[in-house]
Amino acid sequence: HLTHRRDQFDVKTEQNPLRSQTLSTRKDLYERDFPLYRQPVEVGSFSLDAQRRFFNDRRQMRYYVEPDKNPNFDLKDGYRDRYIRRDENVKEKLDHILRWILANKGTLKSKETTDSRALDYDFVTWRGHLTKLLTTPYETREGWQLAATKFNGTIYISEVETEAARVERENRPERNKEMMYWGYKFEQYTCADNVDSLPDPSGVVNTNEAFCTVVQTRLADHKLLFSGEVDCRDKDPSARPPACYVELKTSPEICTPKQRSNFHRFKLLKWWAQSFLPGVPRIVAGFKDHDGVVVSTETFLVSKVSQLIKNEFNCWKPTVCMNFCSDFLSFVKRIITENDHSLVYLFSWEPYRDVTYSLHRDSHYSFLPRWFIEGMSG
Ligand code: 0WD
Ligand code: CA
Repeated sequence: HLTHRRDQFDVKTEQNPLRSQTLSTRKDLYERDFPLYRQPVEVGSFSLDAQRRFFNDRRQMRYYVEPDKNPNFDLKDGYRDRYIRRDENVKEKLDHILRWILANKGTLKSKETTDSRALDYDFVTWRGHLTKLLTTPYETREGWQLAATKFNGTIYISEVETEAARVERENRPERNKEMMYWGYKFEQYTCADNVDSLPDPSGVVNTNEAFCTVVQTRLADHKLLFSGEVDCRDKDPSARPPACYVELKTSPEICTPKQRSNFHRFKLLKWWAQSFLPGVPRIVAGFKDHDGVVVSTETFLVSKVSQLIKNEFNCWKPTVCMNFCSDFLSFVKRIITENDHSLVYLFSWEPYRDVTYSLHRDSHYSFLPRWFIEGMSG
């Protein structure tokens, strides 16, 4: 099915970035003024229940409960007997977002265009895919593949698991599997199901459950609609989404200057990118010891992260992240010429390489389901 692929070192086109068939990820090319990024606005939300069923409502929303000054959260508790894990072999692609779009198409479809089927967005995707784009200029380990397809004038972007990622997932050591549970267990210690209740650490951790916000925003001249999973919200009812949301994280305790520096240079980059995109203002970190016990927590304001990292040598820059993402989206717009949901443009990137792409017609890469195509045409 591979019908088109240009060599990334195509000398004839390489000089002119507006014509090139590849996209460089070199940091220095993206060090310019911060691009326009409009305040993200929540346009809806949805929930996935314990059986991973979709609901066009906020039933899975949880409320943040500030932990003690000296917490003692055993993250290992319940791993063997109170853990229901989402099946990672099921590839959901954009399905939940598409369901949300169909359920809300009456209020979403643009009044401005003559085409009554069209959405007023250039791109629809998961927040997590955009996070990967933001961090690409600094990523040295994991590549990615993003499948893109244009339907009714909107480009849908859905990640494809790389071969390397699949091999790693299928050979994950037992210790890593347990550590993946720790993050969810921390959520259970700090989140309540109701505004007036308390967390219940004796319950079951079920990673099928999720609450997702759907936001719209604009990056340079790209109108975006994306969804991201939100851990919980502030109890104060006067705080409005997405400003009320709180992102929960765990990280190893910081004991040395070297560990602090690495935390700033690598972990805060991923945390910042993920929360900045949907306008989530606050990250609460639980610092855990070697035994998986959270012994302290700290709040990071997303708006203050760039100041926090300024003194690190050779550190990441938010403007590089955002400019790269913006240029990637421009690149995608330029490459995708056909409006055809059965045609996938597969964008691929490996560390230290340029972004390349290939075309796939009627292949297993096609990801917009028939129920969505038909539902949108009606
Ligand atoms: O098809 C895919 N390749 C993916 C699908 C990759 C990533 C996510 N998803 C889907 C899932 O349906 C999930 O419910 O996206 C939803 C979350 O979307 P997102 O917010 O855009 O993803 P991301 O920002 O990467 O992760 C947010 C949280 C994670 O929290 P931490 O604190 O670890 O970053 O969503 C969870 C996880 O708790 N999460 C996932 N949940 C289900 N499936 C997945 C996943 N593949 N990845 C992260
Ligand atoms: Ca989290």
